[in-house]
Order: sequence, then C-alpha cells, then structure tokens
Amino acid sequence: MSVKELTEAYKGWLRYEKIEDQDWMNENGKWLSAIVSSGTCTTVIESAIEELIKAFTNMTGQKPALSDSVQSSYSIVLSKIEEGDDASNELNDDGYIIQAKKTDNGSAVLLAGKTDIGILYASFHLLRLIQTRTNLETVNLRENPTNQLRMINQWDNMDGSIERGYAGESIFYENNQFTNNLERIKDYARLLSSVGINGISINNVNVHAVETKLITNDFLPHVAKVAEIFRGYGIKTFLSVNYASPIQLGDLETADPLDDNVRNWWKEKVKDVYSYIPDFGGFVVKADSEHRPGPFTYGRNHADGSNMLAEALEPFGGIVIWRCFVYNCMQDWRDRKTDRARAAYDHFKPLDGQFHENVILQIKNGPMDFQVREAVSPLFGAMNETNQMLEFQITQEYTGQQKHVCYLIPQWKEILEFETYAKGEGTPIKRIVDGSTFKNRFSGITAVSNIGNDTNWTGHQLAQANLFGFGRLIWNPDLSVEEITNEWIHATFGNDPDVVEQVSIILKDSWPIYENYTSPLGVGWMVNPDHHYGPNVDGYEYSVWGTYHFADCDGIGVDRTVASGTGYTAQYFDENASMYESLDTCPDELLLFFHHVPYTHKLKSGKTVIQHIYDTHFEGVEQAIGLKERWSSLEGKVDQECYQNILDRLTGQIDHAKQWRDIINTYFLRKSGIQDEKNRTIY
Ligand code: GCV
Repeated sequence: MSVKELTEAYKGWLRYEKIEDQDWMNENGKWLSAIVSSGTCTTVIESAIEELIKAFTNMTGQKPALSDSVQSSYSIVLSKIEEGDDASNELNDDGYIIQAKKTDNGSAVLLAGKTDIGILYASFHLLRLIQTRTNLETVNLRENPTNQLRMINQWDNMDGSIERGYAGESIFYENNQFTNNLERIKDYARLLSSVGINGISINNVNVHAVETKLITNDFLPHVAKVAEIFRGYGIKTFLSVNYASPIQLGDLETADPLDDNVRNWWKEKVKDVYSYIPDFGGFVVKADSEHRPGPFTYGRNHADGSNMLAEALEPFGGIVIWRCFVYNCMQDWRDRKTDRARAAYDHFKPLDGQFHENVILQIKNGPMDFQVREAVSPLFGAMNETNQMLEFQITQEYTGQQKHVCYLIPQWKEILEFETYAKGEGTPIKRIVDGSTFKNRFSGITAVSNIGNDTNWTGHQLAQANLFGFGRLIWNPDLSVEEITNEWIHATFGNDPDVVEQVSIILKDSWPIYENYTSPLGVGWMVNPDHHYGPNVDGYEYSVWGTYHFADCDGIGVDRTVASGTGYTAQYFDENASMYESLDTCPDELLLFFHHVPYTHKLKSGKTVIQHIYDTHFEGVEQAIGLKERWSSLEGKVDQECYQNILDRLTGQIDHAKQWRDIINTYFLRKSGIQDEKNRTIY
C-alpha cells in the first residue's frame, strides 16, 4: 500500500487528523511550525523528527520548518539531558521531560531525554497531548516507565500463518521467507514505539522446522534487516528458539543442557547471531509444554535448561526469557487431585534461586490459559530470588477472536492491582513484575500480539484499543482505564464528545458483556476444541478424561481447595489462600474456579448458581444488542470504513452471543433439571 492510499483504519491511533478546533489552534498552532534538533541525528532521532513532521503537516496543513538552531519565536525543541544536569537524576534511560519554556521573544516546548529513545518517546507523548487538545503553554511533565522490559511476542510462523491470529496473515513472513514489505514493519514499529514498547520476539514460541533455522546464516541477514527497523524505534529484537536446535539443525545427537558439546554449540550459535545483530535481545523459550522439546527429556530441570542458554548469551548482554507455561497436556485428572492449574508453581517454585541473573521467567497472568476470567497465577511473588515477567494475551484467543469486542485493559488493570501479600500488604502484582519488590535485575511485562496483515491490523477496529492500551498500561500501571481509553479514542476517532462518550461506554462494558454470555463464574473454557471459537460446554480439547468442570446433575465446578480438592489454593500466600479456600469468602466471579457446588448454591448476589447462569446469558445477549445500537448512533461521525467494520462485527457478535446463550442454558437446564425462575424459553 502506498502512503497515499493509507486508510484511516490502517493509520490507527497515529492518524494525526487535521485540527479543526480553531480556538486550540489559535493558542497552540504556533508551536507546530518549527522543529529544532541540534544534536547528532541518529536513526532514533530521525524517527522522532519524521514522526513530528508527518504529524504536524497533517494536523495543520503546513509542513514545519526543521533546523539545528532556534530560528523562530515558537518551536518544538528536541534536546539531550546531559549527565550532571539537574533533571538527569530524575530520569531513567527511557524517561523524558516535556516542558514549555519562555525564551526572549516567545517560547519553546522542550522534548528532552537522557537518551535518544527518551526523546522519541517524548515526541510521541507530545503528539498525544495534541490529539487530546491539551494546552501547550503550561505543559510541564516528567515521565519514566515503570517497567523495564515492555515486550510483544509475535506468534507468527514463516509460512505466513499466525498461531491464534485473527487479523490476517503475518506481516513478517510469507511462503517460508521474510516479507519484502518492510514499510509495513516500520509502521508496526511506529505503533509499538508510540506506546513505549521496547522489545519484540518475531516468531512463534512453538518453533517449527523452518523457524528453527532463524538462527542460521540462511535467515540471520533477514532477521538483521528487521532488527534494524525496530532499532530505529528503540525496540530490541528477540527470537523464539527450539530447544532441540542442536539436533534439528543436524549437528548433534542430543540437546542435553549439561552436555559440553551442546553448551559449546549454543555458544557458537549465539556468537553468530550477535555478529549479525549486535544489540540482539535474546531468546524466548517454550520448553516441555504441549509437545515442545525441553530439558525434561534428559532428566534435567528448567534451571539447567535455561542457565545453559543464559551462559551463552551473557557475554553479549543477552537474556533468556523462559516461559512457565509448562504442563502435561495429557494428564488424567479423574482422581480430582491432579490439576493443570498447579503445574507452573509445582515446576518452578522449588527452583527459586537457581536461575542465572540473565534468565527471566515469563508467567501467564493466570494458571490456566488466558480465559475470560481465571484466578491470577500464584507464582507472582512466590520466587523472591528469580526474575519474573508477566505475560498477557492481546490476541483474543478465548475472548472473542476479534469478532467480538472485548476490551481487555480493565481485566489487565485488575490483575496488576491484585494484592499478592508476597511481602505483606502492599505487594500487588504490578510491584512484583516491575522488579521493585525483590530488586530484580530484569523484569517487565509482555503480551502476545493481536496484529496481522488486515488493513486495520487487528481485524476488529476496536481491538486496536487493546494493543494501544497494553503499551500505555505497562508503561505506567497507575494510569486509570479511563485515561487510557480516552487517549485512544481521541487519537483514533477525534474529539466529538458524543463519539468519545459512546465509544468509552462500548469499550468499558465489553468484557463483562462477553463474560456474561460465555463461561460462567470463572470455570473457563466451554469453547470448541483446537480453534477455541464458539460455545461447546465440554469442548476443552483435553476432555478425554471427562468434563474438566465436573458438571453432573447436582452441581458444577472444580474443587481446588486443600480441604477436599486439588490443594491448589495453598499455592497462594496465606491471606489469599484462605480467601479462596472458604466458600464464604471466595468471590462469586471465581466460585467455580475454586469450588464444586450444587446448582442451588446461593451466590453473594443472592441468586442461585443456576439462576445466575440463565440470567447472565439472557442479559449478555441484550447487552450485545445494546452495543450495536450505541455504535449505530455514531454513523457519519467517524470514518466510514471504520464505522462499517465495527458495525459488521457487532452484528455478528449478536448472532454468536445468541448461540452461546442457547447452548449454555440448554446444557445446564438439561443437566440440572431446574427451570428458569422467569420461565423464559431456553430451547
Ligand atoms: C503458542 C495455548 C494456545 C497455544 C499457545 C500456547 C502457549 O495452549 O492455545 O496456541 O501456543 O497456549 O502459550 O504456548
């Protein structure tokens, strides 16, 4: 697509719509006509300047002048803060200042950072201020990101497919080769950098045969080209690697991490990688999970496995991001003691203190798998001598596959605020994964991307809000959902108050609505096997051992208590363990995640479990209808292509919500034999 043809949907939140607000322009337009950059023009500074020029030109209709010294009364000035300057102590490497400063005959808005990337982030922040029509006259702000590593994981395969991708094919690969469309990768880098992302792994964690070769000379020159694009936006490139590479690339007969030949093999391999990409980030590894190879094959543990790679990466400053999504997908749970939710903690907690300094454990937000509602992983805070990183899923595998609107920022915010009690009160998850609680050398947050080569990147235009919001939230987990939502709407759809209000409501309501008509009370799954789309109460793919939710004619739910169940509750710190253990204190929304109860069990809401299931499923459909009505009221007020995209998806969502309602309600009516109190037609 040529620049001219770029649609509004494609531009996303970097649209830089023409500013029609004359009052704002009268007061602020003067700053947008001149940019001053006196320092060395590195590629990152070039990116900042290019972005500002593009944005100011679109927003004002006039290309700003660029100079290396102040030439006019009003200008935007990019500047470096030197060590020793007062401001320097208050900023970390990615931090910045935006400040309006009076000059002899006017004023300058300073975009200042200790590093080039700080200046680039300041530029993007300035553009958000303009998009939300902030007055620049008095601007004076200082920003430091809370999290050190702010990453994205692509689950892209080189044949062009994307595992759990719902927005087209990969923008990185096609036909087992790298794409030639580097412009699109650059635009992705702009989107990511604009919200502060600083790392990306560019291939699926399930590393298949072709992708195993990404660390060979066949592909490294191409990886280097991609890394160069990302480097221009302050983003480090990582690769997912196949643990069995020493065997699969044909060199050795084992991948045993304690074997000297294997250790040397990886050391040589890492040297090669760094010869192409000197600032390479490191490896992401999925091992011993869902049939992927790993150290278990050789009787070694995950500390042995990851440390071996860490040693190879250490001399180059690289890190190993080792995933804790390790469980035996073939396990038989019929004894009602065996429990997939226990797996990550059981595997990793005993290894605390055994990992090298440049290993980070990447932990999914919940112990199962990105369900619409599940408990938080008890591993957060449980390993005080091990670097930890949180993994979210932006791609909506279990939350509507970008056909349904499901705004995930409220869910993530809730997770980050969750009090772990790891060091008594005051240790929410956000303070564990930002490294402050245990003073970790490395820490951060990552997420599985939701983009593909669809024109609008995310399939559903509203799903762009999840990518934007992820970046903003992990930059500063103290931002409110409302602040993030507001920024996204202004940048994407402009400043019409009605649009801002209606879209905010749609986004805010969407997660609870989706939860209403899908799986109830934290029990999860209930989706079709493999592709995970659409209702199927018993559809969990590993249900060869019977239903995982244990629904029978009397009741439903997984007993994870110590008293009578799998003992999973004991993995939490005491305060949370006892809250979940007791039926009296377990929150309603997670009741069936922790307890097996009769359908007649009364929730704290006063309803029985069965009536709750019926009511929420009827209500969810009505609410989905409401979403479409709300959106329809905005016709003509937003870009037509975006309008139609969202309208079509909301229409499909209603049909699909009805399917969910009918299948779930019918299943439970038949199972329980208990009629709906309100006598609605169920099937
Ligand atoms: C990339 C779930 C998903 C898989 C994914 C896996 C993981 O099982 O369904 O597609 O694999 O999680 O996170 O490794």
